[in-house]
Amino acid sequence: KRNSKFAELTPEHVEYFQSLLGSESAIIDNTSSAAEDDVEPFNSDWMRKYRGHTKLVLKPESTEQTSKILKYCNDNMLAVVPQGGNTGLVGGSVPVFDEIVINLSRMNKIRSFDDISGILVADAGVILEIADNFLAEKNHIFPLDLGAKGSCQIGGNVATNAGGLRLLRYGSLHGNVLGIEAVLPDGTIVDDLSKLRKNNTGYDLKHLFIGGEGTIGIITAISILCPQRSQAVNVAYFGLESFEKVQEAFKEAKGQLSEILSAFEMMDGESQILWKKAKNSKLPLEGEYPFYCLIETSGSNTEHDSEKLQSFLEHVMDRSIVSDGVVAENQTQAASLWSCREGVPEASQHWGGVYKYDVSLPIAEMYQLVIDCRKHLSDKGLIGDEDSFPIIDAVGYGHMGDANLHLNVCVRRYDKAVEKALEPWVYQWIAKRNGSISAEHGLGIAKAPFVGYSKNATLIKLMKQIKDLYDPNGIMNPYKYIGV
Ligand code: FAD
Ligand code: 2HG
Ligand code: ZN
Repeated sequence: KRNSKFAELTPEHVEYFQSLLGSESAIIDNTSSAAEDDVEPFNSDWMRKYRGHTKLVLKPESTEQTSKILKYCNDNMLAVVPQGGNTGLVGGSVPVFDEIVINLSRMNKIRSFDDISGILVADAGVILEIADNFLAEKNHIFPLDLGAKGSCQIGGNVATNAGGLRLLRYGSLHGNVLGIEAVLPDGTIVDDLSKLRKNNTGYDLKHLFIGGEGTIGIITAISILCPQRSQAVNVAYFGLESFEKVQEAFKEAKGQLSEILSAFEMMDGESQILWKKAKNSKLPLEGEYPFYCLIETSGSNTEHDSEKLQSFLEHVMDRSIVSDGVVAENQTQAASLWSCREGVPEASQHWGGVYKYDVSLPIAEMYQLVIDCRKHLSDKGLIGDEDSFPIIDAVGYGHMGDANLHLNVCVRRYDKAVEKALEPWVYQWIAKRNGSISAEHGLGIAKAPFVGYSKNATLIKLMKQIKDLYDPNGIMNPYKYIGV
């Protein structure tokens, strides 16, 4: 239910924003007779699952403008949703009702880069791939990579504390982000854009914004430590007979590839079949296997790295840990191996929709969730080949290196019966094993009601106190996160 404490948008409000932002492209306003189509892309999420009803989208181009917008909204009790590239997977980036969308896409400048320290300072609205291309020219790499890189923004990445494909190598954004500039709902500009790696001078408040999902303020810029780009990148893709073998292969990879290992991804056979069908494409290996892994190495010496990878593959094949494998011979082949992994999120909704669960679990138990879930859905008569069944398949894949599984339940249509069968069943399953109901996608609207499965009452109380302190009027991204 819409919270009646929030004001409804009036022509006077819109006039204020027009006078503040000036330029036509900064405001998309559907309050008058204009077609609703203009705001539609800002109202619905990447999965086409969540849809809000905003009438106003604001696109500030500076921190000062963002500050004035928020102050005005706070003074007038207008609820807002910060929005980056709108690629989030938990419905956090779109309004629930008529909240004003504050979209960061026009704040897209690189502010500075130091090629000795590797520290990049950039506006929050810079698209991840653009930041990484800029860094490539300087022989550096953005310490985060994910399938949505062409659209997501670095501010959105920080706001969700995105994990991605190389966390195993470069670590979490809580480690890499050195500073943040943010605007609080009352318009206060928090200038914590530190470029220091070490700074033990009290509570490290930037961490509240990392993974804060736009609930306490808007991130307007970040400073981030970027590693050197590796000269030699190798990618291998292989098939395995069981999840036990996937675990063995991971252990061997850590042991033998140690410092050059930059990704270890797992895909079950079903997820690869799904990708193949959706893409109408071929898989890299001839045979079909219950599991596949993708390994990437990044190092400084091509010959040395290829040798290491080759001898690793021989070793795991000799011991029958891996059944078959292929190593990319050039960049195009490497990209095509990666696409079998990176393309799964999109393939998962090809037939109509998808229920996504992004979980952290003890690694040995990680895949059991997919097996148990398939059985649970089949017992309920919801999964099958014919059109009358709402579910096509439940597939599992993810960041093996981080014990982070993505369970995708792919459906022909969104269906209340499927949702009821899955929730809270999945969350109970995870809580029983002390896992996390959200490893990297965040809470948004999708997981807000279930946060109690991963956080205890004391932690939730402390989080609510923080929310109240930073956002006493509750205008920032309401109804989501911890549900206030
Ligand atoms: P949005 O979707 O616009 O926003 C996400 C949340 O952050 C919202 O709550 C929003 O209010 C808030 N927000 C956005 N910008 C700001 C800001 N400047 N200040 C404050 N709050 C803000 N995630 C992973 O962790 N790992 C992956 O491997 C991964 N792969 C993905 C692959 C695909 C194909 C897709 C579609 C998504 C994937 N994601 C992944 C989800 C991930 O959360 C997002 O892709 C990304 O981090 C969100 O960035 P965005 O700019 O699109 O943010
Ligand atoms: C990935 O790892 C993303 O590809 C998306 O985190 C996972 O869609 C998903 O469930
Ligand atoms: Zn992921």
